[in-house]
Amino acid sequence: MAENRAFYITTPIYYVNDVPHIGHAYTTIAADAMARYKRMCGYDVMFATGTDEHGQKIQQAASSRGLSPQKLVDSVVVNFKKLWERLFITNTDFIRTTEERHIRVVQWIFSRLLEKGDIYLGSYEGWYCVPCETYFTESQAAEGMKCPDCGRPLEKMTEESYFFRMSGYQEPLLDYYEKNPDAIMPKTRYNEVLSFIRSGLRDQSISRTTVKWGVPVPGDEKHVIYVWFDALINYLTACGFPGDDAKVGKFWPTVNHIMAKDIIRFHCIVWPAMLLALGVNPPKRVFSHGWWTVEGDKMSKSKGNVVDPFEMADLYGVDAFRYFLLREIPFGSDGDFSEAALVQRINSDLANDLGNLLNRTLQMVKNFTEGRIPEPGELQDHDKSLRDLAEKTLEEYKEAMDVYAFDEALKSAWTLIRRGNKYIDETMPWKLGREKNIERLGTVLYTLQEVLRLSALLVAPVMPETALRIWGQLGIEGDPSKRLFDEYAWGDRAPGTPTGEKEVLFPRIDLKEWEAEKAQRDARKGLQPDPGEHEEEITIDDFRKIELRVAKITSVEAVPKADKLYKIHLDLGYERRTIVSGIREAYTPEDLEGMRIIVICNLKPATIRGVQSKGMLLAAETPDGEGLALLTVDRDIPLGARVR
Ligand code: ME8
Repeated sequence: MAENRAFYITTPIYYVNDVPHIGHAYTTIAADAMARYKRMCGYDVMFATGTDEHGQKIQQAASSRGLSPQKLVDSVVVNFKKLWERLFITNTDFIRTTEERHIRVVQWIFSRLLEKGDIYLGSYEGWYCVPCETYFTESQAAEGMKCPDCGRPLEKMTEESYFFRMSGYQEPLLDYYEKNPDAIMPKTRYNEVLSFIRSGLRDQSISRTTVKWGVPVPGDEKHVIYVWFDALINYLTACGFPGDDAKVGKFWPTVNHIMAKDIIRFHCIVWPAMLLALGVNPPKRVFSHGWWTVEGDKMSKSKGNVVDPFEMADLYGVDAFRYFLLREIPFGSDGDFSEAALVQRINSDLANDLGNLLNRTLQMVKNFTEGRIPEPGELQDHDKSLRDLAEKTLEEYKEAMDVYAFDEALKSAWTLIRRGNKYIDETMPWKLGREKNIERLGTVLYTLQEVLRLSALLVAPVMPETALRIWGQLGIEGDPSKRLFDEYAWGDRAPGTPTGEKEVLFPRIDLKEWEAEKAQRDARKGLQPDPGEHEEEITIDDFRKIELRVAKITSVEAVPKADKLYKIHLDLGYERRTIVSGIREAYTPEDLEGMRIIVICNLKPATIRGVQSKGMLLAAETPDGEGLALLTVDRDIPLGARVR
């Protein structure tokens, strides 16, 4: 049977409750480098990424921003799409779980497994936080069975739920993994998954009646399908399942799922069990890479240390950013991101090694051989050993790439590049030029350009733009990313061809200037000093005593002989009243009239400058009193509506 030269690679579909960060960029760049590599090995590559748009997380993120879930996902998905474009990602599909094509497949699979008896209706018992609408297990609950998020008491609840009969797949899964020890990489993750399966698998609850934002269970629409059951299916939807038998037959047996270790149980247990239940092969490979921290700390929004990939690309260039992520740590190990380490790599590997080799070679070609590729003479031992190293490097590089060892593959490319620089020092082509030793000079420069021609191919999957620029400067037509490794043969470059325009590949970054610029950037991003004026803790009941309502300002008058005060007339819908407020320096009466503001209605009335003030408006103020902003409501709501 002919070899199936197809390759299907996926990233997780990311949650759209927030903007993408370097963790998302890392997985997607790695998958892209692999997709590009496989194309250059002659494979027909399908590369799917996308977004996970259903479920409680998204529902909550939407409601906290006062948006409908659909509005939220439609706006956030744009950031992901833009980022992938910016980072040169060559995905062939972008799948959103809210798309009709996906919802249809999820419902089809659900019905199929229900018919088969692998899904059944049962009841789910757990500890539920009513305000947070979330179940917790006993071990997740905070002390005294309180909600770990909001601290309120949890209630034991029983809810009707559909279950997936995962317990029935313990043995088939073990059997599959024993026969396919490469199905989970690296090995530590394989062992971890196997021991988890051996400890026993329980049936999984796969529907919710407490969440609204999801795919409805076909025929029982008070349930929506649990977000993970829905999300995992994206990999089949993108492959044309069910229906497109040719696509499924070609690509599904080759599927490689890439992700971090946080979600391997879903991918290595739940997902293959679902596939076995469907009669579809489990994924050929799941590769679980490591976890990035930032400057030694876990990345988190509250710490303000989330690295923005757009910013990194703008500051350092897309290729340098891609190179750093894949070179810095073995794929599979955890790593720490720091801009200082990135700058270090740019200066040493990219500017000093690769950039210099190209620059020195082209300068000599310009000086000594009229900017044209010279005719090589007979190879001496020195040249042969560099040629042999180049050929060996290509083999080592492919072996490493085939097992996702991006760092090893790049290391071997750099061994060749560094050896190239050393070869210049040893052969001293400038001396050969001065001595008019044209034949020897031709051999040396030809050898160097062959090393560079190959280096461009080797870096192409990780640094596609750099590869193209190297070829352009060498005067080679076309894009190395569109070539095949197998077509490369030492000595194929035709002598006499002119080289292209010489330009600096990676300018060196001046460390002193960089440090100063970074310090300024950090200060701009930094937190403001703590204002210091904090009040005593209050209970929710204390807060409830304050009656806040929406009111419209109908008219405003200045209070005579008081330059800071206004007499403000309000309409609360059910009542009209007047308050006195010291906001005259910040607002004109015209600014205020018609505005809908928030008022404390049950504040004890006070007489200020002879005017009775019944209540108080709310405004935010900076510690120095310079900045003032009134609290308003962001959409239409009846006057008198309560603020809680
Ligand atoms: O889990 N280091 O989506 P998600 C490395 N929607 N990789 C990281 C990372 C970090 N610090 N942070 C995130 C979900 N990632 C589900 C997936 S798939 C059917 C459903 C990467 O937005 C890594 O690939 O939380 C991780 O597995 C993924 O983002 C989690 O993305």
